[in-house]
Amino acid sequence: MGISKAGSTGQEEQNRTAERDPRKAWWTAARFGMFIHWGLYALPAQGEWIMYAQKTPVREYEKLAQRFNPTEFDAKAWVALAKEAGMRYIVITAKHHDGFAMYGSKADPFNIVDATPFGRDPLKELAEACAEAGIVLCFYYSHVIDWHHPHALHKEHNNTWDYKLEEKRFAEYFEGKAKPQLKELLTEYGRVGLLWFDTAGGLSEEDSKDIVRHVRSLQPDCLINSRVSHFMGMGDFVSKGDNEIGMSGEDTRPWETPMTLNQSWGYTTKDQVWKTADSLIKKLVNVIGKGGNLLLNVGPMPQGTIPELSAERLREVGEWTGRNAEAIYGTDGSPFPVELEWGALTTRPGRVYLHVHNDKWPANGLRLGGIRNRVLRAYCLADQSRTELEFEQAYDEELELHTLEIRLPDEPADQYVSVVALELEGENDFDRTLTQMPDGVFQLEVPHAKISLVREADEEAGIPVIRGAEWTFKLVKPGTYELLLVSFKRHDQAWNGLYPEPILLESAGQVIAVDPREDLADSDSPSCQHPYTAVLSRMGQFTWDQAGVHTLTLLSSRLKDPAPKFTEIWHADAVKLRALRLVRVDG
Ligand code: JFZ
Repeated sequence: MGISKAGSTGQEEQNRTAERDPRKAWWTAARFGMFIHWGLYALPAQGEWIMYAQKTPVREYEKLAQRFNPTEFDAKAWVALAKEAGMRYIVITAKHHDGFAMYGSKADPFNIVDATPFGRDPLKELAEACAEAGIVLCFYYSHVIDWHHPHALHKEHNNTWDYKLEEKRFAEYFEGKAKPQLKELLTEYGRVGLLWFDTAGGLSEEDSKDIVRHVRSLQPDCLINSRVSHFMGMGDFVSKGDNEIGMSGEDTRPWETPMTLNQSWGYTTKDQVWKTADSLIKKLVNVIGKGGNLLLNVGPMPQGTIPELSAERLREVGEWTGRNAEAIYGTDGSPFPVELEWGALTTRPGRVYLHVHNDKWPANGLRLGGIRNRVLRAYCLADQSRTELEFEQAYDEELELHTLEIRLPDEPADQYVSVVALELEGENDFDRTLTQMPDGVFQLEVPHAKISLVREADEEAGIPVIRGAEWTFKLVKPGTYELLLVSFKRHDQAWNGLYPEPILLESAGQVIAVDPREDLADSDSPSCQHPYTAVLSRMGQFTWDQAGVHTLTLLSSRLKDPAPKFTEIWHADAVKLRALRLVRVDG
């Protein structure tokens, strides 16, 4: 049955990538890390872009260093909190865009050891604490943007209030500060798990490759993230956009979501929009259920402590990860190329873990398609006595469809998300084709479509490119379906004009052309993050009289180039076309 297996490519490819490159194995197995944005900017407490936002002259900004004395800094306490949360690696800002090094750098005296009354090297202390606790230490490094150095040059965000762009000699910064500091970080702090580069806009392909060569020459096993360059495909793993959760099958390389606990990275007293533990755990399982890593951020205060509310959240998350460790660490994401409405799914050899959201706990049992193995046992991971759950498996010859129905306890077994473990007989054997699941709505997601160019853009005539997305999928329940377009709209955008032309849908000889409207907001979408909100647009109805394989085509200017040359700032898009949701009209 020729069904697109696009969805499985991403996950299978990721697994092959990890197996093919054992350097990544520790990182993909770790699944969950702590991001730390800490620097002089903690003093004004308005986030790490304050110098740029206020165009603070370098001489003014340097005065912050004289006041920066984080005497309450305790590396062991930070590492212990990360461990308590269930985080397996720490990525800390060694040097952010303000140019201030949070370690004793000989390459630039503008650093915490030489320029502050504190005089200690927190990265050295963190390296010792991490080694002792078995946590992998990693560094964030802003290798292109540096508002302190006269010759740093980014394509957009430069210090133009102290320095003249036309007088910049990038090589002086690149060879005189960035590369020497990377050498210090890679030779004086022991094993570095990864370097997390950032905002590489304007860095040439050659300089990007030079940075990669430089890192490899010093610590060959140190992983590098994709933001090392704005040229596509560089680095060992993909850093998604800030707070961006990928879609299943979207990346063929391992990927990671950098996420804030509120909506800011560096310490700020202004941003009190905090994610709840419930929301954080659902986002964590959503990410790992797609084979991704979650890098969750804290912004320590100027005295060297992590804000209590952040610590509290991490401890709450840690209680859950502690109980469900086997369903998290060392697992693979779901083999099924569909977003599961009731939660998420991870696997390991001989096991499938169903992460069921408590507020979606199906009282009349949970049905799942696609597991070919015989299931030996099913139980709730949080149930100490591992009481076996009743279940039934069936196989529909004609549809080649394996289904499993599990009778769940009346009440969820855990807090927030309750994991149901399935023990399988033999090698994991899953049907990875794009198939309607027995329960819930069915979504055709953009990464699982074959994308084709339908019409070239004509900028002069103001005619946008039109691309086509074609899904081939297995429909289990024939009938009439409401079609809902799923878009992520940036919160500062009005809806009008976001879709400049009607969306065209075609399947089984039925055609719909509709200008999408902002009909419903799906505020519950775990995959949609700040600064986007998920919007549903009613597109009309299609009827399929037969179960089986069907194709559906969608034409829109909002379908993106599947093979772009450059990476992009994720939140640059006013709207993202994400999926087409099929909701059976007769229930
Ligand atoms: C960058 C930094 O500017 C910011 O201060 C923070 O360190 C963050 C983790 O990274 O900001 C970005 C960079 C890239 C995207 C979004 C914010 N992106 O690609 O969507």
